[in-house]
Amino acid sequence: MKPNLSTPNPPTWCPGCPNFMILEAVKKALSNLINQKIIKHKNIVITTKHKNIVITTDIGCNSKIFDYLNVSGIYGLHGRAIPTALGIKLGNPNLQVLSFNGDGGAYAEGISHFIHALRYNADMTIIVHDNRVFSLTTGQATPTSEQGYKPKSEPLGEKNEPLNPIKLALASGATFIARCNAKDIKHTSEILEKAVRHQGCSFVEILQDCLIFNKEVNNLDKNMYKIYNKDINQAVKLADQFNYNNTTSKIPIGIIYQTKKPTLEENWPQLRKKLK
Ligand SMILES: Cc1ncc(C[n+]2csc(CCOP(=O)(O)OP(=O)(O)O)c2C)c(N)n1
Ligand code: SF4
Repeated sequence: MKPNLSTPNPPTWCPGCPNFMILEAVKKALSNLINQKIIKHKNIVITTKHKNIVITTDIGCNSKIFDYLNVSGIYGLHGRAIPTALGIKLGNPNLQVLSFNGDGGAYAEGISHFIHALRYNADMTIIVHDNRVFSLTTGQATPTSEQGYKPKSEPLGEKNEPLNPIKLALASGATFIARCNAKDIKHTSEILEKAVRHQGCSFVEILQDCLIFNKEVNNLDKNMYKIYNKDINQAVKLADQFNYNNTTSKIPIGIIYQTKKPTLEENWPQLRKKLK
């Protein structure tokens, strides 16, 4: 059975934008999870045991995914897709929540939500479309833009060193950290599937080119190689390998770290009681 995850809304992304590929990877992952009876979809007859899926989005090019994915959810505010997802989990811990963010939303305006959601370890998935620029507002620098990046708004160039979100996630106590390449749809969908299956807060950073702004960091594909790691010491080394500034260093993609810790739902008796 193939769930209908598409909507009739015409996409407004630039032709060829890797957001199309992320959308495809998400649909593929959700289709598989629905067919494996991990989650359910309104178009398919299911038993009540399976989790209902819900999405939250931010504001930005990335968040337009809300309009093209036939799944219930909340189209949130810039930088607030993560607390919206946490709120949903507190209201109904039985929902499978996926939160879509841009790097601007997650690592700038919403940075505190990102850190604390990873600490709280609610059973949900944070996806960041990291094109290393505020795209929808025409190209201002985000925390992952490279040093020297020169948007219209910064004629002297970006002075700050980029933030390494993988290192931040490790420092925040994340239990699942992965990085993907938007252009590798098959690999991204496999990782997304594993992220949803993970019990706890999973973080998937998807490196995504923006074809219009920040063209300098496009096409780093040749530096990428696939890994699958669960060891913390190795994870620290993998996180350090790419500092978001260097265009020649190797970039590990795949699962960088995974471990098991009690989830937010398991920690709170009020939520535990509601868990089916
Ligand atoms: C609270 C708030 N601050 C700022 C904005 C303006 N704004 C809308 S989209 C956007 C940029 C989004 O960039 P990013 O999160 O990186 O997503 P992208 O467009 O690159 O996918 C900004 C700053 C807003 N809508 N709301
Ligand atoms: S501006 Fe960049 S991120 Fe936004 S739709 Fe166009 S190519 Fe995609």
